[in-house]
This record gives sequence, structure tokens and C-alpha cells, in this order.
Amino acid sequence: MSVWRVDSLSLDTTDDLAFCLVADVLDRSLGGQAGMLDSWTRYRVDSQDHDMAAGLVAELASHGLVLLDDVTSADHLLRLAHSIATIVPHRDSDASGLTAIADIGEQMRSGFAGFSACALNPHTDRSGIVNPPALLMMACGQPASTGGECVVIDGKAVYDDLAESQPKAAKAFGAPQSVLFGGASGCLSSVFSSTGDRITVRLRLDELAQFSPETTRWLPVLRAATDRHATMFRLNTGQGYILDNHRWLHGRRAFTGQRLMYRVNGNPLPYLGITPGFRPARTLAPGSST
Ligand SMILES: O=C(O)CCC(=O)C(=O)O
Ligand SMILES: [Fe+2]
Repeated sequence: MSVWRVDSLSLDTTDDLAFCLVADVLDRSLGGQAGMLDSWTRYRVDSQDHDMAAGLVAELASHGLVLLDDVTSADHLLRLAHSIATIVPHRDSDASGLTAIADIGEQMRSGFAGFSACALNPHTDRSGIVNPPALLMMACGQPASTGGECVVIDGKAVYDDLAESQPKAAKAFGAPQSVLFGGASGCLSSVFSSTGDRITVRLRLDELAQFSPETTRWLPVLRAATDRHATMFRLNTGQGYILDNHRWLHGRRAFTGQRLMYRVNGNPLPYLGITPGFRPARTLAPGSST
């Protein structure tokens, strides 16, 4: 298996895709704006080589995102997941923790849009529970005929951008208990939460997120910032990614065809030294407006 490191991004225009029935913030905003991940530093390491795991872990620890190829099967993804994480089963997973994500016509059911061909707005997996799993591991079983690009957004870039350009928005989204995620039985939290000198991001932009009035007024600013930092890439069969679910948001574009993705969530094995979340470039002083 090889690991790709994100080196640099270049802007590209995106082709128009048919919109789905659900609110499609992502597709609307991505027209011509998202960076296409077409420029990489790719470093190939033999799956037998200990450096492969070391390289992957180092990338996850520093940038929170790695891209994979040669993930030859769902089992292979599970093996990789077991080597770096304690797997956290999902409502939709099988007993091993593996979820197959495909269009089974579920776009109308709240919280099930993943099982449709619709775009998924950038989100944190399991935002409605107190401790969302810190890692998301995805691999492509079959690409879409059209569309279906993965979209990822670095929460650190979004936070640093807002802290610099719209500090009031950054503070509003950091206010404790300002967003109810996951409906009435969900989790009252915030988009940005601080623990010590680190920040974690938590977001969803569908009907299962209820924002306080003070955060609601800043939502257009947040959306503009997530758009500015959105990056998308196509995955072919056997390609995938691992990301820090406390730092990076992920989503996908609408698609046609029999797209199949495999997903595993988990928490990094403690001895690997992967600390989820990020250190912000600047710390906002309490009560300050700048
Ligand atoms: O289909 C994808 O690429 C992502 C799916 C997803 O993020 C989800 O169902 O939570
Ligand atoms: Fe997801």
C-alpha cells in the first residue's frame, strides 16, 4: 500500500453536476471554487516496509490527512484500520465496523443521505455523540460514473482564517453549547471546542444541526470560509483516505452510477502519538473582538 501526502493544491474549475433533492450547499458553492487535489507529493512505500506505517502515522499526526492507494478490498481497509486504531462500530456498520456506502435511495430520511446519490455537505462523522471517533478511514470499492468526488476541508485552515478575518465569527462558533447536533437526543456542543491549547471541529449543515441565534447569523461567513478551504479529489477503485475527524470535515459531490465506498471509524491507538484536533495559529483572547 502506498500513502500520498498532500503537498500543494491548485485551483481548477469543476464541471456542473445535477443537483439532488436535498439542500445542496456543497455543490452550489463548489462550482469553480474548490481546489482540485491534482498536485501531490506521492511517496510510495512497500506495505511490507515498516516505514509505510511510520509515514502514514507521521502524516496523520502532522496534517491529519493521508491518501491511500492499493487498498485492495474492504478486508484490507479493516486490516489497516486495526493496525492504527480501535474500531468504533456505527449504526450502519456490520459487526466488524465496516460500512458499505452506496446509493440505496435513502435521500429523504434524515441522517441517511449518505445512502443516496446526493451531495453530502462537509461534516464531522458522528457529530451527534459526545465523543465522535477521531479517525475516518475510507476506501473506494467502485467509482461513480459521474461526480462523486470526495471533498475535504481542513478545520484548522477554516479556524485560522476566521480568527484572522472574522474573529467574532470564530468566537461565536467557539461558544459552548451553541449548537445542538443530532436532534433532541444528540449533543449540545459547538463548532470549535478548545481543550488546553488544542481545538477540535464539529459540524454538520443539515436539519440535524440547530444553531443558536448568535451562531446562525455567522453561518454565511462559516460557509464562505469552508468553501475557501474545500479541496476535492476523485478516488478510483482501491484508493482511499484517512483523516482526523476532529480536524478535517469531509463530504462528497452528487453522483450517478454504482459508486461504492467503504468506511471504518475508530480512535488512534494511544502509543502512536496521533493527537486529534489542531493547534490554532493564534489564540483568541476571551471577550476580545479582534
Ligand atoms: O460517500 C462518501 O464519500 C462519504 C459518505 C459520508 O461521509 C457519510 O455517509 O457520512
Ligand atoms: Fe461522513
